[in-house]
Amino acid sequence: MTKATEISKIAEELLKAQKCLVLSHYNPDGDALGSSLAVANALQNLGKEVVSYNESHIPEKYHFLPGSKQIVSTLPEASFDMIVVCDCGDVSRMGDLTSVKLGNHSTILNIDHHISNTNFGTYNLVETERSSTAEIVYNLLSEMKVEITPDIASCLFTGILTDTGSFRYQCTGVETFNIAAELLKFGARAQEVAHEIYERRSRASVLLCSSALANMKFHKDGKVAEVFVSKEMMDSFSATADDTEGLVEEARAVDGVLVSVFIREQDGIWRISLRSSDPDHYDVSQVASSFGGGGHKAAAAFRSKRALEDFRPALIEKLEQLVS
Ligand SMILES: [Mn+2]
Repeated sequence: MTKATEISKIAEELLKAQKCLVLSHYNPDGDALGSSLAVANALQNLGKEVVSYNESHIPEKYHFLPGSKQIVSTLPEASFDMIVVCDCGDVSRMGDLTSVKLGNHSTILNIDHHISNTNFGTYNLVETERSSTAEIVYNLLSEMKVEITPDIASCLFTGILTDTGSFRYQCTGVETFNIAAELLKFGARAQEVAHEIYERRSRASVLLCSSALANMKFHKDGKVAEVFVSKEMMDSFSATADDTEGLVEEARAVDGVLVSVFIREQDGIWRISLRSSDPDHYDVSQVASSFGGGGHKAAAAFRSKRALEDFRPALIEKLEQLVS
């Protein structure tokens, strides 16, 4: 395991690489996709051979991002000079198959802002005070003196916008606004980004979410909110995983709720998301870690292949302890 690497050294190494694989965490969010696609676009513009990869499918709402259609979900057999991993706190976040296949056999550039980052890369550009990986990528591309095109700027703006909850979360700092302003100067299509991400919704999503919210459970005098979506509920609305987005945040926003948990079933695996309304006092990443997951103090997640009744009581108890 290596320590942090100077950004100038990383810029130099990335400029040298000719064949690059760029990837981000499974179940990618706006920052995972925005930051990795910004890197992919920039490297492509420099004439390098680039493959974009993600183990999961890309949510429909992010299809507008330049380069998203080129993301492959089968790991190429080819060897690469550099594997750029964006927004992954540890190797398991690349996905089960990916982390095993890549192992320690390649040169890995780890670009991330998670406090839990394990510095798993050959080179590590990990800045935990940053709002988003996109912020870090912006500085890296500036260091490399590559042109920030409107496409790249839009990708980076998407990463910042989504990871800061539209500049609302605590992680939003002066530097966040400065970089966002720079991105607008470089032609970021801020309005398009906001429209695609926040101003449209599928009918299945509205119907599924109303049903899930109507059945929300409260624990510990309303300090813990729990939302649940079974496979049957998904099927009855012909909903996809994308349609459940935002549910865990809605539960957290209820008056009196300190932490929220969202449990859903997909492909025989339980996916659990956690949110905290006061991350300095109620750190949900600790709870996620105790179940083998990870994340931030304010937002964390884990997956479980166990039966619901085997982990749910312990999970609720841990959350109750967290808020007492
Ligand atoms: Mn992020």
